[in-house]
Amino acid sequence: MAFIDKFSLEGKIALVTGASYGIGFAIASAYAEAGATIVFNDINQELVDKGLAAYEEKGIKAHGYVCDVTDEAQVQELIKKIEAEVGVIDILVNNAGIIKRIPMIEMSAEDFRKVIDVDLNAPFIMSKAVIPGMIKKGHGKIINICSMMSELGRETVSAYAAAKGGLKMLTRNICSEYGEANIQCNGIGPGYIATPQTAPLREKQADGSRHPFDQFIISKTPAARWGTPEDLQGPAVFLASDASDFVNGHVLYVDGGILAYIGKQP
Ligand code: NAP
Ligand code: GCO
Repeated sequence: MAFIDKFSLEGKIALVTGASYGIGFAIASAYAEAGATIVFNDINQELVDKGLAAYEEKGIKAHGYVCDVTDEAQVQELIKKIEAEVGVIDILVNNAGIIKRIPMIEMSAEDFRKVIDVDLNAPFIMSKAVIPGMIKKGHGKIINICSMMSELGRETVSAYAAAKGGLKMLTRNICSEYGEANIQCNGIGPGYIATPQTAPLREKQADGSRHPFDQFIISKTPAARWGTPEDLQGPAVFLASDASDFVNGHVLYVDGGILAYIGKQP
């Protein structure tokens, strides 16, 4: 096998959660370009239809399903359906996620739990559902979409940081428990990426100037810009491919250098 062929995903089946748009969509599109069959889910039919149309526009035949990733019964059903209609999953990307920006002392326990449920419990539920098929197949790749908040805190994101920090450790634990079964579980930690999730942080001010947080991120990032979903495509293909077969339990930060940098002197 030529070395470069190790990056190919030809013949692989990849499930990316919450991939109708945003980061998940960009990752799934890259997988399709690298040769994989794409399966995605989203929370309702409207989003799945929107995703299917967007993939079709790019010439990609994707399989879309409605499934709430926090609901274990729905997830077990989803995996059975995918196995029957598409095949056994080789690559799982736990991408679906939410954030609630609320100061901790104003946050209800219910809101805190909701974030943990989608951002941490769901990757456990999804991974648990696909690992048996991967063991039978003799290989598997699980990629958890972590965050800079797997390492850092900031005002208003206590639940998100707790979930993404936990997701980093779930990543290491899946690696520890199933590495012997030839399953690699790694994380991607995106920096600040321009998607609907971060749109409120980039909204222009009434006078047309940049949002202060937007300015802050640009000055804090050595690349001096926000990331794009496409910036995550190369790392996501690498971690899904045979080229990364001895990379396990790692979180690859794709952040324009932000975690390496103390920031500009004011
Ligand atoms: P996004 O634009 O909000 O997309 C997330 C997707 O997940 C949406 O399609 C969303 O559906 C779906 N989803 C939410 N809850 C779900 C559930 N219970 N079941 C199924 N699907 C569900 O987010 P994004 O910015 O692309 O982020 C994708 C991932 O990257 C998330 O895990 C996020 O935390 C992480 N991340 C993002 C950034 C960033 O700067 N944007 C940085 C680091 C990490 P709805 O539209 O209904 O919510
Ligand atoms: C926030 C942002 C972040 C990013 C991302 C950073 O409010 O600080 O939403 O948490 O989305 O996860 O890596």
